[in-house]
Amino acid sequence: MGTRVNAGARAGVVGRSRRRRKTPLFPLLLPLLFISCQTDQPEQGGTPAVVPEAPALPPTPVFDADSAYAFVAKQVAFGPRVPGSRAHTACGDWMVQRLKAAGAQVVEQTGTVISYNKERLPLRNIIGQFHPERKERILLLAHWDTRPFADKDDERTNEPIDGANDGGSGVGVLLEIARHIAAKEHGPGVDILFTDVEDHGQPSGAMAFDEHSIDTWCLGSQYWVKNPHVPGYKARFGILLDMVGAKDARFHQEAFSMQYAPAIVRKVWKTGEALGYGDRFVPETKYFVGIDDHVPVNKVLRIPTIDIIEYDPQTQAFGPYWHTHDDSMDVIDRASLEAVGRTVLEVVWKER
Ligand code: AHN
Ligand code: ZN
Repeated sequence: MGTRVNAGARAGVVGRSRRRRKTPLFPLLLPLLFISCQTDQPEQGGTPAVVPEAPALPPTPVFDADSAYAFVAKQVAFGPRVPGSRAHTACGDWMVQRLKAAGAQVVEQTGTVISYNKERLPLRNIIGQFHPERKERILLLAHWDTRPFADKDDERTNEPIDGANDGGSGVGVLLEIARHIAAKEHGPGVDILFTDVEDHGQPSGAMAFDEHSIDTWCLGSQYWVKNPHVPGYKARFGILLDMVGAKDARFHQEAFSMQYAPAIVRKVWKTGEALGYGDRFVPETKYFVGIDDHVPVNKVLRIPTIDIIEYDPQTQAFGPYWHTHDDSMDVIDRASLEAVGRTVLEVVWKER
C-alpha cells in the first residue's frame, strides 16, 4: 500500500511558527502561508485543492490481444470442454500449465456434482494465486467448461458446442492478464478462478428470471463458495468475465452486479470509458439477469463481484450465437478481447 504525504501536518507547522514569532518574521512567512492556503485550504483561496499524490505506480503492462486470441483458439482446438470428456481434462491441464508458467501458485479443487438430470459430473475448479501471502486480494473469474448441447440451435441440438465465446473468451482474457500479474509488486494479490460446470444448466426457460434457476447452473462456483480454496476467503472485489470476445460486443450493467457491487461496476465502466471504450461499456443498467458465477460469490462469500457479460437490450437476449453451434472462433474478435482485457488489467493494476 502506498504511503500518503500528510499535507495537514505541513500547514500546522507553518501556523505554529506564525503564532510564536510576531511581526519581524511575518513578511517572510507570508508567501509560505499563501502556498499553504493554495494547497490545503481551497475554500479560502478559491483554488482547487492539490491532493498530494501517492508514489507513482509502474505503468500498466500491455495486454496483448493476439495472445488472448491464441489462448481462446487453443481451448477451442481441444474440442468442447464438456465435464468428463478428454478434451476437458486436456484443456484443464494446459490451463494449469499456463498459470504456473505465469508464476501462479495453483490449487485444484475436484469433486462430484449432480446435474439437473441427475447425472454425476466430475468437477475441477482451477485457482491460480498470485502473491498468496498478501492479505488483500482481488478475485478474477471465468467459467472454463462448455455447454454439452446446443439447445438454442435448430440443428444438432444434442451435440456440444465449441464455446469459443461462452467459456473460451473469459479464460483467454484472464490467461493473458495472468502473464502480467506476477510483476504487480504493489497492492493486493490476485486470484484467478476458473470455475467448472457453470454451463450444464437446465435447458428450458433458461432466460427466465427465477431465483431458483441458479440451482442447476454455476455448479462449480456454488461448490467453491461453500469450500473456498482458502478457509474464510475474502477479496476486496471480484470481476467475472462471461462472453467477452464476440465482435462488437457491448456491455450493459447487469442487475445483480448493480445490486451487490455498484461501486465496482462504476469503477470498471469508468475505466473502460477512460481507455476509449465508452461505446462498449454502456453505463446503463438493464434489467437482465446473468444467472452467473458472481451470484453465489456475492450471496455466500459477500465479496462484491460484478459480471461483465454481453447482452443486447434490443433483442433482450445474449448474442445470437449463444448456446448454438455459431459460438465458434468465427464470432471472436481481437478488439473485443482487447477492450475487456485492457480495462480489467487497468482496474487491477491501479489497485493499491
Ligand atoms: C442464464 O442466465 C441462464 N445464464 C447466464 C449464464 C451463462 C450461461 N453464461 C454463459 N452461459
Ligand atoms: Zn452458456
